[in-house]
Amino acid sequence: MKITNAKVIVCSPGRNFVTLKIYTDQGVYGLGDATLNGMEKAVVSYLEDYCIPSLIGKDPRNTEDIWQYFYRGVYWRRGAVSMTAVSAIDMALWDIKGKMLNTPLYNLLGGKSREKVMVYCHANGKDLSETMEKVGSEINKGFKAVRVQSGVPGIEHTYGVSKDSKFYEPAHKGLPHEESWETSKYLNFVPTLFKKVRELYGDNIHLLHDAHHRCSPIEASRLAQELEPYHLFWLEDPVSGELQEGLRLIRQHSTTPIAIGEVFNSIYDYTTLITEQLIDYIRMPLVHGGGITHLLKVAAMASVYQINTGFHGATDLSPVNLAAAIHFNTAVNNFGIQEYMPHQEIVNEVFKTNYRFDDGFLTIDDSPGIGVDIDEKAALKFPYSMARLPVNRKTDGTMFNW
Ligand code: EZ4
Ligand code: CO
Repeated sequence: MKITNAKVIVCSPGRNFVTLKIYTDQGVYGLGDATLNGMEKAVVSYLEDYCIPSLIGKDPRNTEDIWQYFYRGVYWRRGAVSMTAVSAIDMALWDIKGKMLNTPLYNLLGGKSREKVMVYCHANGKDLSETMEKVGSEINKGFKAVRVQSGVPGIEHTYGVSKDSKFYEPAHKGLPHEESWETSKYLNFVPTLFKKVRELYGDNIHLLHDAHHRCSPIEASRLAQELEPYHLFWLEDPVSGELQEGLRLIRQHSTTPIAIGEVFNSIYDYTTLITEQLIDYIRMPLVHGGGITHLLKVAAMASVYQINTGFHGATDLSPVNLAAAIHFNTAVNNFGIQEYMPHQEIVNEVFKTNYRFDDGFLTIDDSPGIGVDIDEKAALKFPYSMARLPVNRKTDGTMFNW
């Protein structure tokens, strides 16, 4: 069996998506998500100019060897752009494998460990009272777990708060726009936010929060400690992950569970964090973390240390990634939770999906492979539209983390 061709499909039904389609000499094709928010075209170029020419002629069944070819075989390893390309290739090959064997992907990953996967949604508002309303409406939709973000008094911009009340989209058209930030105001406010949620909605709902890389290790330690009475499911990205050792300080001070790694792209970003048990959840998604082949290894390593998965699942990850993640989450023993931000309706004009949300859980049907298809004709109606993630400055102008 041979790979005969591959192409990259870029479309923008409401937002940009990059999809890799790999063709074989058996008439079966596979799809992989290659979307890297705000950097789409860099991945397109890496795939088209460097990867696809080397893919042609390879046996698509050799997922391990092909993964190693594009990782170990490459001198300039890792990095978000190249690992997104590797992920897309890997995902598409597993899709092909499932279709060839006429079985859903989860069967190739160990079969069903569970019938359905718990997801968490987002609730956010411009202030405390709007955020409380949103939490209530998400609980009414059946969600068992809610990520709560709120505008902070005295700060102009806060990560995770929608301008449009219907959905949250962090990328803006054109060049990056600038936001401003003050950590001290944020730290003073967040415990009040969670106190209020628990007062209004009780203890029977899982609560999550994303600090979005904006605290120093000691600031994050204070936050994690002050949130302890509200028993968070997790505190996400309390510090930026480059400094793995930074997580030690948080651990020394708090029992709030920690999730990290939506911007990670290899197992080497996690080694200290896993082996020293400094975290509780793996955020690195299939689309940016080397696909199924690599995440199986990361999840296996994490499982030894009783660390669970909690994959990134924002709307800038395509339905192909979400479906693949549901297969993965259905199969691995140490599944924790899956982030789920429903895509806009218009996305369904391009992607035909095979998953369903019901009462706080996602399920996947038993179509072979990943089970998502792309309507290329429909995709043509939505050409690429330049958009970038924001940059962030402290109020005195200092460049900061977004
Ligand atoms: O900022 O996906 O937990 N979710 C997040 C996301 C990320 C975006 C970046 O493209 O942090 O909202
Ligand atoms: Co996040």
